[in-house]
Amino acid sequence: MATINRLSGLEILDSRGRPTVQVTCELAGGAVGTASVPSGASTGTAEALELRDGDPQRYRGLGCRRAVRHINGELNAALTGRSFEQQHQLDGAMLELDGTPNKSRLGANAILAVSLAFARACAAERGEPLYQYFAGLLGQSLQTLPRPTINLFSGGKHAGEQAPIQDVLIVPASARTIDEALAMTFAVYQAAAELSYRQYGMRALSADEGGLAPPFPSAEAMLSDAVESIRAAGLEPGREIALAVDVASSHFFQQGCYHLGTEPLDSRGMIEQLLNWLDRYPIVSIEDGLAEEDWAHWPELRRRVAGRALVLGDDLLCTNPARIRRAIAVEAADALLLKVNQIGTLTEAAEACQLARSAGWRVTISARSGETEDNWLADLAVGWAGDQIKVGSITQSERLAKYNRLLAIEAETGLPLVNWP
Ligand code: 2PG
Ligand code: MG
Repeated sequence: MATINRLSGLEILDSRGRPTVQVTCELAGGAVGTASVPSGASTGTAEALELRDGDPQRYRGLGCRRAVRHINGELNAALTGRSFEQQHQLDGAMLELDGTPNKSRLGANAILAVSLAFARACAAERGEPLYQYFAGLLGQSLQTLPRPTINLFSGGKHAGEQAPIQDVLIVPASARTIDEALAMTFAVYQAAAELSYRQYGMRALSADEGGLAPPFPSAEAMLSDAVESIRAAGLEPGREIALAVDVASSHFFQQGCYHLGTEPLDSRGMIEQLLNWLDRYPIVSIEDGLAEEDWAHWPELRRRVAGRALVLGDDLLCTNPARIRRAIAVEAADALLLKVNQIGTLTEAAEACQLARSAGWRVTISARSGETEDNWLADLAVGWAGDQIKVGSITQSERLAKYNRLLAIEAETGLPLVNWP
C-alpha cells in the first residue's frame, strides 16, 4: 500500500533543448521517486496527446508549463492522501480524472510522469530495483536482457530529411552480453564515421538520436554503407552484426504513394522494395515498412516478410491496446515497438505488451528521439523482457544513460542476453 504525500512537477529540457516534464512523487512512508518523460518527432497520429503551452513567444509554443500546473494543481490535489495498492489503481484514477480518450485535458506527458515517478517511489519503498518492480507489473520474473539495436545512420525527421528512411540500426547478433554488444557497436560506429568522412567529406556530426547523418544519395546507400562499415570493423555482416531498419514510411507516404526514390511507389511496390532489400542486406527487423494508414497492405507485408525479419509496428500501433488488437486480428505485424509515452500510463503500456506476447509477437522497448538523462527505459526493457531495446546511438548522454544502466543491471543480475535473432 503506497500513500501519496506530494506530487511536484518541473519543466525541464530534453535532448533537443525542448521542454518536457519531470515529476517527483513522495510517499507517506518517506520514499521518493523522480522520473522524466521523453518526446517524439516522428510521431504516430494515434499517440496520446502531449500537452504543450502553444505560446509562440516561449519555446515556439513547446513549453510544458500547463502540464506542470496540472501536476502541481489538480493531480496533486486529487491524489495526495490517497493510498494505492497497485500501479493500475493510480493510473486508473488519473484516467478517470482526465476523462478524455487521449489524455488531452491533463496531458499524457503530465500523466505519464506521475505514473513513472510513482513506480520509482514504490520500488524505493519496497527496497527493490526498478526492473524488479516493472517485472511485477506483468506478474513475471526476470528472464533475459534485451538485445540492443543501435542507431548507426539517421535520416528522415531526425536528420533534416536528407535521406527518406529514418534509422539504419545495427544488431550485434553474436554478442552474448550487453558489454560485448556495446564494444562491437563502438567498432562499427567508428568505422562508419571514417567511411562518412571518406565518402561524403562529413565529420562525425550526429542526428537527434546520435546516428551519423551524411548526405546519402539514396535510402539504399544507408544500407550498403552500413554493411561496408561492419566489414571495415572486421566483423561479419549477418552472422556477427545484423541490420534493423526503421523505415518510418508514414512520413514519406502522400496521396497513396511512397516517395522513397525518384519514382513514387504504390503499396505493392513498397513491399517489393523491402523484399529486395531483405534479399540483399542482412536485415532482421523492419519497422513501419508501410504507413500507419495503410492497414490494407500490412497483412501482405507480414505474410511475405514473416520468418525472414520482424514486421515491427510503431506508428501503426502507437502502443495502443485497441490498435494492437486490430493488428493481431488481421495479422498485420508480428512485433510491437513499445513506447510508453505513446499511450501515457505504465498500466496501458503493460496491457499492450501482454497483448503482443499473447499473440506470440516479439517486443522492442523504445526510447524517443527527444530523451532525457533519465534511465528508467533500461529497467523497463529488462523487467518486461523486451527482445530488443532501441535507444539511439552510442553517443550523447541521454542515450548512454540507458546503455550504462543496462551495463549495471547486467553486472548486478548476471542475466543472459535474449536469444534473438
Ligand atoms: C521512432 C522513434 C525513435 P520518434 O520512430 O521509432 O527512433 O522516433 O521518437 O521521433 O518517434
Ligand atoms: Mg519508429
